[in-house]
Amino acid sequence: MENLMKRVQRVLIGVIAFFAAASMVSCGKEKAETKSDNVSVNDAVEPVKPVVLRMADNHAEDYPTVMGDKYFAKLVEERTDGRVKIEVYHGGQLGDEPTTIEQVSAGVIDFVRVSISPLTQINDKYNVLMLPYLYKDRSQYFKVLDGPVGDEFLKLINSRNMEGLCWFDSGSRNFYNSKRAVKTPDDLKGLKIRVQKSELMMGLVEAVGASPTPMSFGEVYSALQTGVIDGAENNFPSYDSTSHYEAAKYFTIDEHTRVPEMVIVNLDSLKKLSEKDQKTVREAAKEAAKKQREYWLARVEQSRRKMADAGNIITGLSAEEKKAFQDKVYPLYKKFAGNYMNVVDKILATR
Ligand code: GTR
Repeated sequence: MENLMKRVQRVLIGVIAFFAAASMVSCGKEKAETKSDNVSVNDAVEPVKPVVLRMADNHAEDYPTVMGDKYFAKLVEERTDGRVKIEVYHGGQLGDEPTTIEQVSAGVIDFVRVSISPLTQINDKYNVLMLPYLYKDRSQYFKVLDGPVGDEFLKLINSRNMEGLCWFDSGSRNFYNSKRAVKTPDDLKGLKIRVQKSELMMGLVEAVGASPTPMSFGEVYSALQTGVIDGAENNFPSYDSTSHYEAAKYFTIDEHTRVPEMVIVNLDSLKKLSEKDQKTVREAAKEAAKKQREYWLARVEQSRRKMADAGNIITGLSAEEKKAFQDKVYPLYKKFAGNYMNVVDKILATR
């Protein structure tokens, strides 16, 4: 009996041990499975979807501003490890300058590179930065833009949910036409000259005795060809890249104004990014501006040579001859910057 009891006891212990061992194995297996599940989840880490932002520019793909935009996009993508991608739409694909500015303000487009001329519609203080013959030379111009005055103007559009990130170069603007070589303001008399949609630019053309026709940049070429206008005014690279030089062969280097160009961002688009990425975007824009200014100088030379080779008549002016133009346009300061003479003084005092 005792033997039987012992045998039953041993069998029971064996059975219990078996089940205990079996359950330990299955637990272990479960753990192992859980672990291997984790591993497989980690291994298949889904790449974080990049934030894709859109940038507009009205120039051709090989134009120095678009090259600057693309350099900016490249820096941003590299420095955010691909978290932020900027797609650059050149050639006015997203609209003309006034339209794209409105779209950036509304958050439909994230960035735009523009001439500040149309920004005067938002705040007339921008006229100050594009007054005729304001800057001594290119180096003083960028001292102003990269200093406190320029910083103030980058923020002037904050009220429209936008901010300027940096300043691009666009050289100086000059008259060109299809009728005759221009040496004096008198030579411009009666010519129909296209201008940007800006009161100051209209005033400027009137002041030198010509007749201003405001028009979108993209419409100028055919207007020149059909004779709707006799001429326009711009820098060498624009004269070249738009082929205006084919329809208006007389170009005068009168350098009547420098109109700064700005890269603008919609503030909500910027705030979508982490603080770190926002900082990267801001820094990349400033760095891209430096690069753009190099692209610019190279292109001015290239275009100038191309225009001369094409047989265009390029007229230079002596300091004396330029003064005749300056005397005609200086009265515009009172009308367009009368309320902001303190800023004009700061600019003139910048060395
Ligand atoms: C160019 C400028 C463009 C546009 C154009 C114009 O110099 O880069 O953005 O403003 O002038 O005259 O409309």
